[in-house]
Amino acid sequence: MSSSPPQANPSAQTGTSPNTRQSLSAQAMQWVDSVAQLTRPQIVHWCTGSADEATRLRALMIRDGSLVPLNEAAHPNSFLARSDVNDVARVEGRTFICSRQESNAGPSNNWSDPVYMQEFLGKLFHGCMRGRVMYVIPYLLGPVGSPLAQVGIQITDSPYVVANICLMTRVGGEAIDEFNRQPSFVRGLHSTGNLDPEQRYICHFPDDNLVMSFSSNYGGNALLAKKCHALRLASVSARREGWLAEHMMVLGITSPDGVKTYIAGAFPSSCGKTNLAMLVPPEADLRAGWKIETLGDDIAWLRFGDDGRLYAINPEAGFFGVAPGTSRATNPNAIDTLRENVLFTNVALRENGTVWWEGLDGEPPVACTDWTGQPWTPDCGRPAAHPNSRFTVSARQCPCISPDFDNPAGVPISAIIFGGRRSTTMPLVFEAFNWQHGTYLGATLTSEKTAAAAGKVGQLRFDPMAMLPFCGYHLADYWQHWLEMGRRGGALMPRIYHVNWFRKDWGGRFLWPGFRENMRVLKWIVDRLRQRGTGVTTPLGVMPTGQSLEAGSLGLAPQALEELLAVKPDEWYREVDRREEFLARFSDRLPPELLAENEALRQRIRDAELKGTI
Ligand code: SAT
Ligand code: MN
Repeated sequence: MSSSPPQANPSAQTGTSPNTRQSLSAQAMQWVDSVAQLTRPQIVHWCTGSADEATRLRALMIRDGSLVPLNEAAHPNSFLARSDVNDVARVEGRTFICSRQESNAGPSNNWSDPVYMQEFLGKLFHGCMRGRVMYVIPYLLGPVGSPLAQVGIQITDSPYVVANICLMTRVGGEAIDEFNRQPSFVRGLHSTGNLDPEQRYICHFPDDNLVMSFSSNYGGNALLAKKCHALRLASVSARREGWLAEHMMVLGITSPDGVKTYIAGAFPSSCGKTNLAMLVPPEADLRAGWKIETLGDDIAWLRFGDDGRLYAINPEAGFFGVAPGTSRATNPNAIDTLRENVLFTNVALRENGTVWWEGLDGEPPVACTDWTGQPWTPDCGRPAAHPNSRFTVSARQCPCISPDFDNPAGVPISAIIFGGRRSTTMPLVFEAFNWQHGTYLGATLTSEKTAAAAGKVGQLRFDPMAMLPFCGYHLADYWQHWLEMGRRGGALMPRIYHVNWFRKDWGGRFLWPGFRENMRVLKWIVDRLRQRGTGVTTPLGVMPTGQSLEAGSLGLAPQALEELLAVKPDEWYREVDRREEFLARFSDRLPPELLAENEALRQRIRDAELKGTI
């Protein structure tokens, strides 16, 4: 992670596993050999994912200064990495979908001709690993034996990337076994290059099952198994094969009568997916017997089971979560997950060797080292941790990880939640009238931009199904695919909801307490699914009453609740116009059902305004 990438240390050349090589197909071997020919590393290291290998890699990074060991008593086996200051987020402007036909990338993606791009990148990769180690990591996405599992090989010259991939995916024996069962694999080629932002390219070749990424070591740009494989390439195969690859957390919620309901939720990056996935119900709910367990916090793959329902697996094996704002108050399960075996990136370092970030419990340290390695004091006017600083940790350490985490069949999904950051307009929660209406809600999902991607934070943008930066093909075809999945699943499809935890009052204060109290919304959803929850039909969808949210015990001002659930005609006419304009960008391929839904909404608002019900 330093700007001059670590050099190969011949004495660290261990773990090269002839067994790993031999068990992979000739095709895989040929590809790895051709990459070595191109990039010219000093050493090729086949990763086994073993603890011994991880220890040696970390020793290498500690020696070259790219990793700082943390206080062993407070955070056993945990480390801090600091990135280049110009390499802290995904770079959507330099991310390309290089489909054979430009039209298949669609208006939301950058496109470049695949033949041109491979040739262009070939020049950047030529000799780029000279004097470095080339790490080859065969990995598995999804539980062993799952019909949805996929395999890939990531090649990288960054030990930091290796350490992350080994936490975020299943690496080693279980991945290798799966290679022999799978008809194909994804090839991911990554090099740190020289971290020059001008040479940064994250390129996807969906027709070749290939990703090439150059000059960034940041998560979504460099851990190619994550957004590049598990979303961009997987979304393309999902469409072809009739399933869904989504930017969704998945949780299981157990009611006091023992019935378990699984809910998936799509939120743009840095909008609280991890907190929601690990939610600890309020004390009274815990006492009553409510319980939440986590399947995943970022990506879900969903397919129809034999019973016709939609089942989800989490293709990942770890969490790559946003640190700032994570605390015992907001996400105690995350804090407990982060006790040991954690790789922190760009957080602040206290003098006692523990970590700190804005929003962590307790007072800020009187002095510490900030994410850039500079001395920091509370009055220095800069954040100590980067707003997109992260933790990488195995999901198995999470105290509320679901017993179904490794279940190859996945879990049946009863509800899908869409949500974004909206200071105005969007009420706390409402239920879609049906799958088509829900697809429209997803397609027009809008959120204020966060620090997870480069660009201006706070700007409102459409982020359909929270997949804007992650759909590997034309968004209109993607919506069509959603509609077709709905036709196939019929009455057994999950119900769809829209939530907004971020509505503010006139003074800019959040109206809803969020975090733990989001349980009220989840409970209402579970009640609706079980035909028990009261709902009020509004032009937007079905909404709860204050009573069905048990809002009385929250101590909100009566106007606050009213404001949280308000549908304001002026705001909604503007919203419907914005949506129409947005959908028009896809006009040649846009499923007509979506425009029809927008028109129907406009009409319902008019009618309700005339009747005086909103
Ligand atoms: O893209 S990452 O996976 O690095 C984080 C995010 O934006 O969700
Ligand atoms: Mn994400």
